[in-house]
Amino acid sequence: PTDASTRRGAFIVFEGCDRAGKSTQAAKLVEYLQKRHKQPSLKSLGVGVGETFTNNLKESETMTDKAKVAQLWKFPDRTTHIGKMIDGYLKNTKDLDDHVVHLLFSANRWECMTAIKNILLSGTTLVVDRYAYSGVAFSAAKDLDINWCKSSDIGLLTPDIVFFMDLEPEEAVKRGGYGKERYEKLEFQKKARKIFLDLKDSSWKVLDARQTIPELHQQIFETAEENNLII
Ligand code: Z5A
Ligand code: MG
Repeated sequence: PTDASTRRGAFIVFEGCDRAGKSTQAAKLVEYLQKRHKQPSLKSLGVGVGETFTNNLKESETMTDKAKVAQLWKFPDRTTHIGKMIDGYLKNTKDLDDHVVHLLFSANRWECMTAIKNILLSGTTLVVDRYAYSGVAFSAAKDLDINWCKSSDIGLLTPDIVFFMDLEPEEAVKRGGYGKERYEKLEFQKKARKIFLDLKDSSWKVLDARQTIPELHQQIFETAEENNLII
């Protein structure tokens, strides 16, 4: 069914290198979705769906109206136990083997999968700031075997669309320069961008991230509408 009261939420991902504007555009899209959406009746969503869904519906009823329409998620999710290990690594307070770090980033996605699935099934659209493509691009940029890098994410939910914010790292540096986190270095970002572009598949929309914030926002919501991702 595709009417507003029964369909699942869309799974929209933003990817790209450092400073490309992912967080800016992800937040703007969520705000746009929340403003324009005609509120569906959550009570009618349960028809034909099983026990897990019914439990989730009870949780959903405590959410604000806005959060029922669309939510913003971000990977790494630094709030979980695994996320805190990743945070220490990125901030250079903790050294870890490259393989271990890769698996932690992947595990950080896996630990959210049930929640993500339930939120989507409840009809809420999820806008996710970085996902498994970042996992592969940044680990493979350290010369880990790319197929090994991909393997730990096999089975994760597939996004409906990936907006790849494409910005040359030389341009990104002009946006206030890189910070102090581990990967925020020009040569490493250039390598990651190249791998990202090799990962491109049919779900990707590559955007020229040099455009202005409003120009990009318009392209993003229009593309989402064209792809039937906005009710
Ligand atoms: N990582 C990994 O290795 N493996 C994984 O599996 C995952 C991630 C999921 C932390 O990511 C690191 O984790 C990251 C990859 C790695 N390391 N690197 N690179 P993060 O997502 O936490 O990183 P962040 O701190 O949020 O930064 P960011 O994502 O790189 O930035 P952004 O979200 O793309 O950009 P922004 O915050 O929206 O904008 C940056 C600045 O530019 C800001 O001042 C804006 O106002 C400005 N801006 C934004 N848009 C524009 C336009 N259009 N024009 C001009 N200026 C703009
Ligand atoms: Mg960001």
